[in-house]
Amino acid sequence: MKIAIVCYPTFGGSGVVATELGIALAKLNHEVHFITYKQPVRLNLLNPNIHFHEVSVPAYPLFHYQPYELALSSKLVGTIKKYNIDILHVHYAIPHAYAGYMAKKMLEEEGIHIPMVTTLHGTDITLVGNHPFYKPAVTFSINKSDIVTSVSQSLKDDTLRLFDIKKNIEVVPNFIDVSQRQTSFTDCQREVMATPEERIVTHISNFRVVKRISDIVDIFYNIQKKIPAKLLMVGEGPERGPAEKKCKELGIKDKVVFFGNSNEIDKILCFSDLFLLPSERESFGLAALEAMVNKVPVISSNAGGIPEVNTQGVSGYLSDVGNVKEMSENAIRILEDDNVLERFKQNAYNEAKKFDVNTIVPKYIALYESALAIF
Ligand code: GMT
Repeated sequence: MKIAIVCYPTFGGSGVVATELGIALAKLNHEVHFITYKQPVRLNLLNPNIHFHEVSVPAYPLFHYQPYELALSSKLVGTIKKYNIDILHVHYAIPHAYAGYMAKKMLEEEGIHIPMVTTLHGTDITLVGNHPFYKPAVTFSINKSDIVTSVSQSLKDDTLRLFDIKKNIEVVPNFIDVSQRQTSFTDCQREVMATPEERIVTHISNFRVVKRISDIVDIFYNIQKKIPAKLLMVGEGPERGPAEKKCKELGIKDKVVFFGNSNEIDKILCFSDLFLLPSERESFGLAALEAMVNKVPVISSNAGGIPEVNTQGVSGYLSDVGNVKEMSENAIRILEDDNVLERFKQNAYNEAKKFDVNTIVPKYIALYESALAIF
């Protein structure tokens, strides 16, 4: 099949999932065309089945806001025609499903019919898409998609609750390539980050308010009072500055490392002992799954789709949002005993295996085939 994938090219989970999906499809000999405004961060173009088409929006003084969806839909029309694309798969409803629908309609005028699959990722539904400014357009473009998927049952439920959706929504969970983790990184230089007696606690995100970064600092503050430990904070976003300030005020600055965005997530996770994800909302929690496949147990909130990934008492523990006390106690319970930690590490890995690329990607391929059968 020839598949066009539209996604955000940034470090966010939706872009990562879209990129990993494209890479997996290319390995299965499908021809994949990424269409977005920058080369996606996790994409290397070494596979001959992978192509990248950049969407540019020329600046014009009249435009207060540059019309990205106009440029995207035009680029889609051109690329779909030039490469005889079979399937259009858009990740994140805003504005991708909207632009995709416009492209579909323009192509129909020329007798070209292309099915559109829309994958909902979370904030496009629970945070941004739900705003009255966007809601009618988001509802419309979901209903006009040929196939709609969501990354968790929780996100499906939220979508049906928040929007007037007439389409069936298929749940296709996010995935990881288990075999890649087994072979790609063997040189785990833990001693660079911590002394042998220190435990390493890690958080990775876009440092937005929804991630409750302040809770992470509080949980770590409680941990390091009981157990020698380091905190690795990976990512960039508005809450990074306040978190650095808070670490300084609490006197734990020397125990916390802020990395910024990193393309070496597996390298960092390979020497981590615990992952913290106390988010206010989370449709899935891809970062937690990436931790688990690297044998890192997870202390998380029980928000949204996280319970579909992190299993209570098995791969980690879940608490109500904001229950820093319980999260700290559970973290210490895992970290203070070598045997307990080892058991949770192994469990985390075993749970992660349920989301292997070889199990999940065929679900997308089956959906593409059913979409093609409609046309
Ligand atoms: O986590 C974020 O804020 C980024 C956001 C995105 O759109 O990239 O992530 C969402 O999609 C990920 C991939 O499906 C999910 O794993 C995240 O849980 C989801 N984030 C939220 O729902 C807050």
